[in-house]
This record gives sequence, structure tokens and C-alpha cells, in this order.
Amino acid sequence: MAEQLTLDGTRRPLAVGGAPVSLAEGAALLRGFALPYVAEIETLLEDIEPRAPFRHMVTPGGFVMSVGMTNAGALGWISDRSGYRYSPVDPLSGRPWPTMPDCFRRLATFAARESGFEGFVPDACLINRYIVGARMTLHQDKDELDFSAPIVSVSLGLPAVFLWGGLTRRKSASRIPLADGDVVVWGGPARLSYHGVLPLKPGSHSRLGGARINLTFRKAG
Ligand code: MD3
Ligand code: FE
Repeated sequence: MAEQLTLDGTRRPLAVGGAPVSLAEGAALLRGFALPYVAEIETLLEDIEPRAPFRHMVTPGGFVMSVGMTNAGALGWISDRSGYRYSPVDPLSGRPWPTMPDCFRRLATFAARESGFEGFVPDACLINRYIVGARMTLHQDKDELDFSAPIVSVSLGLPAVFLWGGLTRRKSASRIPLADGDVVVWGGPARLSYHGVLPLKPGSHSRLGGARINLTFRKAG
């Protein structure tokens, strides 16, 4: 039976998922990669949420984002009328964001390594919560200092359609369905590609009910 390296470096049978599938140079899709860890991740989220609740941030243009957001780690992504940036403190509480759980960081490092990015150590975990209708329009992630580090994304709960364009806004985007436990790693030439999420369809997930949660790990500082 195939084996999987676990987060603490030991081996165990590979329960789900398969080898990374290359989407393009630098972009890898790991179907079901996070499934062995979803229960632990969700327990840890229950601890983060009361200390740093999901909130709907305002874009510099004055629009309220449909995705609820919070963060864990030394830096957290925020948006308000003065712009997009990373902050060491949660503007709602004035306190540092909750520490990034070891389990989160190890999962991100492990997925990056499996995709060819050795030594990825994220300092920011943006936690996005989608309910029916919530979406993310096409954008680039460019608020980080160092684009040589990849971004690792972990999808939980309801499925969503991920839009993935090229390096310019003009190239028509391809659609990639992302399900519970899927992990995507974006680095190298794919790091600055345009991407977004179509409006979440109604549904009911066995663990997360009417929600999709996405964890996005970045080296921001
Ligand atoms: C492709 N989040 O928070 S994660 C975001 O599902 C964001 O919540 C989406 O885009 C979500 O900024 C998508 C997947 C993702 C993240 C970063 C990327 C895809 C990417 C950077 C470059 C290319
Ligand atoms: Fe993004």
C-alpha cells in the first residue's frame, strides 16, 4: 500500500488523494491532500474564531467584501478604505492575530514540498469563509514582500469553482472545481496569476453546513 509522510515525519498508509497534478509550471493541485487533517484543522478554527471573528472587510473602493475573513499568524491580510496590506494586529481587537497552529504550518510546508517548493515557512494564514453567493473577483495576490515563496490554499466544506486566469486580466480564465480537502500550491511562474472564486452555490456539507472555508498560507513579510 502507498504511504504518506505525516505532519510529524512518520509514515502511514495513504488514505486519500493522490500525487500532485500539475496545472501549469509552478501550480499543483493535490486532491484530498488535507482530508486526514480536516478534523484537527476545524477544532483549531473553533479556537481562533472567538479571538478573531470573521468580518467583512471594506475594499479601498468602498465595497463590502462578501467573503468573511480572519487571520492566524504573525501577519494578517487586511483591507480598508486606505488599502490592502498585512498587519501584525487585528484592527477589531487591537491585539496580535491568534498564533498560527503548528498543524497549519506543517500542512502548508508539507504540501509545498510535495509540489517542489522546499523550505516554505508561511507567516500568514488568511481564513476565508464563504456562504451562499459569496465570491471573489479576479485579482492577483501581490501584497507580499517576496514573490519567490509559493502560496498554499486549503479548501474545506462546500465545493466551489475556482477561476484561474493567466498573468494578464485579459486571458480567459479556466474553471477548476475545488472540493473539501483539496490543496493547491501556486509558485514560480504561476505565483502572480489572476484568480478568483465564482459565487458559492447553496448546499449543505456534512461538517461545515452551508459554508466553504479556505485557508491561504503565505510568506507575507
Ligand atoms: C493563484 N482566495 O484569499 S485560494 C485570496 O478560495 C484568494 O478563498 C481564494 O484568492 C479562496 O486571495 C483562492 C487559491 C489561490 C490563492 C492564491 C493564488 C490561488 C492563487 C495566487 C496566485 C495564483
Ligand atoms: Fe487571491
